[in-house]
Amino acid sequence: MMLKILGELALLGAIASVFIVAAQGRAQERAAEENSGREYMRSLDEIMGKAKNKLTLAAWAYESNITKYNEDKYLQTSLDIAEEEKEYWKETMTYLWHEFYDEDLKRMFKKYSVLGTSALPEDLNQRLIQAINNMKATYAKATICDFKDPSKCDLTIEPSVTNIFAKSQDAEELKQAWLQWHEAAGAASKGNFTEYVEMYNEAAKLNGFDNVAQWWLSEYETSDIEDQLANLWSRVKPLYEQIHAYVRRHLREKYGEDVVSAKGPIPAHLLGNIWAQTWNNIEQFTKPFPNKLDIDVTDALVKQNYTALKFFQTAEDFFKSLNLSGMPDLFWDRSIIEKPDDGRDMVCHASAWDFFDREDFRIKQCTSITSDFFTTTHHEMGHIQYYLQYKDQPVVYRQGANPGFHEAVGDVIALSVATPKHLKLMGLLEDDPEDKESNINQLYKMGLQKIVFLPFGYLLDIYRYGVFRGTTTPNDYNCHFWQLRESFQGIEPPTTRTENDFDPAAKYHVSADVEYMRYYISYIIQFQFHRSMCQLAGEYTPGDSSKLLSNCDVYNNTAAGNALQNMLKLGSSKPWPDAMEVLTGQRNMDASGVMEYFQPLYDWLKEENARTGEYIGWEPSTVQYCTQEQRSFMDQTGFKERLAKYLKN
Ligand code: X8Z
Ligand code: ZN
Repeated sequence: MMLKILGELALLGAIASVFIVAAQGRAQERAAEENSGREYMRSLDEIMGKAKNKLTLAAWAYESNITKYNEDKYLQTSLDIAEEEKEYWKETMTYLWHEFYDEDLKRMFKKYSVLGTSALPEDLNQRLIQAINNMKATYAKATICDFKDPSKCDLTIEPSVTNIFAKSQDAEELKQAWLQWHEAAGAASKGNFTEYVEMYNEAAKLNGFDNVAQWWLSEYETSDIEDQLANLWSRVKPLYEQIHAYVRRHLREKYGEDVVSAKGPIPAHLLGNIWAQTWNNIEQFTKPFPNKLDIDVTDALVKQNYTALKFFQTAEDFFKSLNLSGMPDLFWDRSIIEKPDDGRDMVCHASAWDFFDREDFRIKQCTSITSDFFTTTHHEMGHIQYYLQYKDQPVVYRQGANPGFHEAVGDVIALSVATPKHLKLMGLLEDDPEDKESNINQLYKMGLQKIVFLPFGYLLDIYRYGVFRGTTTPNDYNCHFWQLRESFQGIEPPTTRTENDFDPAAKYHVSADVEYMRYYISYIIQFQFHRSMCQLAGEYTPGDSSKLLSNCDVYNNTAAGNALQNMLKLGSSKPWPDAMEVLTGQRNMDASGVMEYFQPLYDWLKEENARTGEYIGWEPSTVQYCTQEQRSFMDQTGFKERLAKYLKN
């Protein structure tokens, strides 16, 4: 009996060891496969770096000098690289990367498993690229006529149109400029935009997404991202409504009740910016305490003979003071920091470029000497700083932790620069008064830049999600756009609009195919970053009212700089909550930073608006931008219900 049992045990043991040997064999196979995957990834990443370098060089050549020759070359390069990428992608997909143990290797494979627009058949890809190039060129070449000299019709967006909106207080001039710009840069692109949507959605499907909206949102690696964005909006909306009501009163007093009503949306052409996305240019005649702190940085910059170069040197100095990187020599050699006056057409909208060779980084910006451009210079240099910090990561990780992070870096720096404390240090402001009224003036100015931007930043892509998802079709392109502009921003077009107009394309990012939710996210998280850096610098303690978050300047503080650097260095090698945690200890986007910053303004506005009996919010616009037919169609197809989710109504 005993012997039998022993025999059976031996047999079982033998069987088990066969399995163990087999399992070990399999494990070895997997390890071998994973090792070969690692080797493959190393060479793929290097090849992709070279391809990106080539493509970026061609794109730069085209965007900095729009000619037929440069366009053809850029198109051909794009198509060639798409074919190359497609071949490599097929090879990439032969690896069983889902089963890899090495999480980092898996992440790289996962990123390379999304082929992007190169997935399109060549003819469709060509149609997509051409549609985008056409829109970009239309935008870059669009001009309007001078109001006082209607024979002069060569005014481009930068600097002319921007300046008209920054300076003019003539409602009729503003209206004419607004209409002409929307005709030249908007309506002209409707056909190309329609084609672009069609081709781009094809590409999305080939990459396994339902549409481009889903693809864009996937960049945030957060399953309930749309809910989170809506929650953030519900936190800041009450503050926005206070600013809106306060500004509407001042505009009504200035332009009269016929132009600005007491309870309606604000006409979009009166807010100091052609897209009404920031309102700081109307600060001078709306500020809470006219005799208190006056921060007219533009004036001081001009008086002190600042140049474009000095803007960039000043910005670089701030980064260096934090122990962050200075700009490499090539940056100074190859950047374009002023609009060339040789009559060429170029894309003037400011941008920062990584050429993926670890040494070539450039900015292209048509700088004017204004406080807005002073801020934009810091913004753009923030992108370069990020590029420099993650340049030793694999190519596939040379991206922001998410697109919003990339937009936030320079803005965080600019939050310190904009403090009265720092402006005084720079000699751009005479005093740094610390009384409550001066602080309200300063917060108000910042509110016109930061809070006012939020609904605009939010709605532009809610609009495009609708387009990509097919709930907004070419028949309703403009009507739906204004429906969102009214619902989120409480603004209305200066006159009747129809579907012959296509106002979204009058905004650069729509014409240039740049996702926009990144800016909304940036405008929230930059205050989280700012708060953390200020705490590290000992410049701010939550709950201690003796130091204001809005007067914290981290200049020269290396503890704050090092913490920022530790986050930037990661690139996109880790999911964004990991990166955020490195700097802030938080793992989620959170409006408490921005609300803390603006709390004194919020309290003051509530009192002020109550005192003058302002109506908070807005009644429906009386300007016609949808037909009756469009409105009833919207009712039937659930437009309002979809909107309510974003608005948290
Ligand atoms: O486009 C930009 C930057 C380039 S990434 C100049 N911004 C947005 C815009 O101009 O609409 C910065 C703020 C928002
Ligand atoms: Zn940017």
